[in-house]
Amino acid sequence: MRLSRYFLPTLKETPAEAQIVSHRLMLRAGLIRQQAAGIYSWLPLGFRVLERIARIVREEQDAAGCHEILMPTIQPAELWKESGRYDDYGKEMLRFRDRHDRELLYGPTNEEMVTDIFRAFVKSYRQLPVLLYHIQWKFRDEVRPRFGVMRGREFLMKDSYSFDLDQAGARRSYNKMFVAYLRTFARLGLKAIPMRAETGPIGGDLSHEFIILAETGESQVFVHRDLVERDILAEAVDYDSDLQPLVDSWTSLYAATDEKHDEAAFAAIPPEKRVAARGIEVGHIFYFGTKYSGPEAMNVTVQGPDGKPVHPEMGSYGIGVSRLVGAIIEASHDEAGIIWPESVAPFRVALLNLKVGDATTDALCADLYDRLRANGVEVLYDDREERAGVKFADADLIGLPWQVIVGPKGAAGGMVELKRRKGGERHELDRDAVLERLIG
Ligand code: 5CA
Repeated sequence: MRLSRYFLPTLKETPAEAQIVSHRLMLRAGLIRQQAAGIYSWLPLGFRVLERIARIVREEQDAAGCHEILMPTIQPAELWKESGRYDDYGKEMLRFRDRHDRELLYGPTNEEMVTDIFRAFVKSYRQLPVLLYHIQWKFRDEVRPRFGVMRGREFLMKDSYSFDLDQAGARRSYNKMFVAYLRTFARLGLKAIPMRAETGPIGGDLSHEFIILAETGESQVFVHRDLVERDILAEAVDYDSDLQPLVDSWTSLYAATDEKHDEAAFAAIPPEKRVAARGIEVGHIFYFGTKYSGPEAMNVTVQGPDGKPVHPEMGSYGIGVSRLVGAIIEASHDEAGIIWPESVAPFRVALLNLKVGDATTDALCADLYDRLRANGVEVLYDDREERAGVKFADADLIGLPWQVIVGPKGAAGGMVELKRRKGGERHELDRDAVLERLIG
């Protein structure tokens, strides 16, 4: 992509309304635009990141045997009256009426609707387990939307739902999602630690929050260092095997949010293994049994093995897809701007032409641009008529993993500079060496 033709409205001034670094950087780097309190448009660069995150989330859900569907954002009030949550949910739910005076709402979550889909089609225990997910916009009328996309009113969530015959089956589904979440966050370049959590308005008695460590996080967390250092991607995972030992190996070490913190248990950990840090919740999983399928709610049954009706055991599993864009920036930035992990970077390489109009520099840039793209490397080519200083600052601000810097002096000798955004290391390389580094 040529920057001169791209839509990248970066800001020079730091926006006054943004209280935290990710919000400031998202506005300055031209990722989003606020349209109303807690409601954002996604501009080209931001939208690319959002799509990349969604793709990784999707791949890991599919690998765990969860099937993608797409439910609407707008839901009929009747379903929520059946479950009893229509009144419970309070002012966070956006309610309205259509022209026929039917009560509707903008979905804050989808337990009721997915249960309605389930009851329409699943009649026998033989069809279980059923695992479904979608990636869809939600609306929660938060009293104080803040921190940009981290606590929005409209936000993108991946929400999965499981239906099983019994508790043991539900636990297997829960474990699959638990492991899929560990893998998902690791692939996004994050250290996410599962922690026992309260269930709140979703309900149930088994729940984990997945919390990433970031200095600016909203909550205080206490974690055993081995959990922080463990790399799930180095471990083989077979979703058809019993995942309980793997889950136990994560949950047996100490990890707690402020609310669940146990001073004595934490003090029992060797001092060098104690990590007290700030955290951001990026995912939350719940096992709530028959809260929605039971007789006092939507009263859903399937035929059990003995011919008698059984209420399926359910769980739900959420990931804050749009929140993750902010959370990744909170975890990975410096004074100059964003530092995208390779897996979600909107482009892999920034190609900086420091002297547009100089024939040798232009020719070398054009050649690198063509050859990188021909080899599947995504390049944002800064071919604008701007000063070098502006190009350096913008490249650091938008945070692509690699910068290829081409100036007239180097170009005359066929040399360019390769800079890694993370850490800032630089190498003088010739054209072939730089291609080899970036393509290889
Ligand atoms: N139905 C369950 C699981 S699917 C549920 O709604 N869980 S939740 O309330 O915990 O939300 C799931 C995830 O969505 C959270 O972990 C968080 O990452 C994200 N999220 C929740 N509220 C917001 C918000 N206001 N802005 C951005 N992301 C949010």
